Amino acid sequence: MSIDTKKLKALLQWYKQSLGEDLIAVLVVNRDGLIMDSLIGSSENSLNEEIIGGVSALVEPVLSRITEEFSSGSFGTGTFDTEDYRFIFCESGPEAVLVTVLDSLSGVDEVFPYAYLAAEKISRIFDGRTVSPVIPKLVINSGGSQIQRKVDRVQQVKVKSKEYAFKLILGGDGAVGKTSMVHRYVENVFAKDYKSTIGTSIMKKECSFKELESTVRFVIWDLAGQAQFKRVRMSYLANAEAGILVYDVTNRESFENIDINWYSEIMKASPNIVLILVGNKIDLKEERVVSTEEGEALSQKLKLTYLETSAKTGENINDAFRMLALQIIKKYIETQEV
Ligand code: G3D
Ligand code: MG
Repeated sequence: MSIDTKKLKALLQWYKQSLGEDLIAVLVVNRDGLIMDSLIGSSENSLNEEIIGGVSALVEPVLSRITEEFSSGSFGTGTFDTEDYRFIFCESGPEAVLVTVLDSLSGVDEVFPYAYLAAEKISRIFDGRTVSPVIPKLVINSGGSQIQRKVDRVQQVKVKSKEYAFKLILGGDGAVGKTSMVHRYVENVFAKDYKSTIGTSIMKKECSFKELESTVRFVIWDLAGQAQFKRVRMSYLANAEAGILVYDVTNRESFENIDINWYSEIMKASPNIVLILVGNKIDLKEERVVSTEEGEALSQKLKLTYLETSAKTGENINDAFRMLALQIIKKYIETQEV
């Protein structure tokens, strides 16, 4: 099969132009993870060709999952995050996958439409159908998030006394309600149809305290349940400043695993993290097997604040996050004063 490589290059060039400085690299890979074409972005983050090498090492394992999960061979997409990068995988016909590498703090909402469009065009190039490599400017109404993102980035770097930006993670067994808690707390979750099974969702939320004249900006990382392979989990847990340990009060094993697994694993990955302990699903009164006293005893042992919540009814969900924010402020102020 002969591919119009010139057209593919031109298309990638257009794609790069559409995404602007958030783009670190774009790759077209086949189903075995082999790079068929690539382009480096123009921002200062796109240092050199080494990125492509590093990226392809990451792409390979994710790609095999995608191939398994996206049986359709059409335009399924997935996101995947590491410490430094944000990946968007977009199927491009049966042959190829378009891999977009963005800055880790970039929003994906604005990128998705372009990625879909580019992937569709690439699939046409691969089938030898006629297609223009030009990617039109799309009007995406996302309410000034371009500017907002710049602000976020600046704040991540400059954590000033009254503006905090902290990575928040959730630890706990599958199905205890971590994702439900986050969704309860963050109203405007980007509800896209990408398969969350392979990635991490990143959401932002501010928590303001009038009395303290303080705002805590959380960057909440929610690791999708099935993405439990160790490599991902370590980078997920690392460099976090805030964390919620969650167990399900109707599931004793999930409670025991807090002490046995989650607490130590998180402390190892992020030694300076501020944690709270949460017993979730208290609405299921009949099925409850872990008592409040047991929860409190564990929290005393681990020296953590304890709360009981229901992501279903919303009970105490806001308070859990606010409690965490308060503890962070407290810790931050203490550190400042030393
Ligand atoms: P996880 O992210 O920790 O893996 P999820 O957990 O948030 O995906 O939740 C797992 C299941 O528990 C979901 O049910 C969810 O609706 C349910 N759940 C979460 N929190 C609560 C709660 O407080 N009360 C009750 N009753 N259920 C809860 P499904 O059926 O969708 O898998
Ligand atoms: Mg989840």
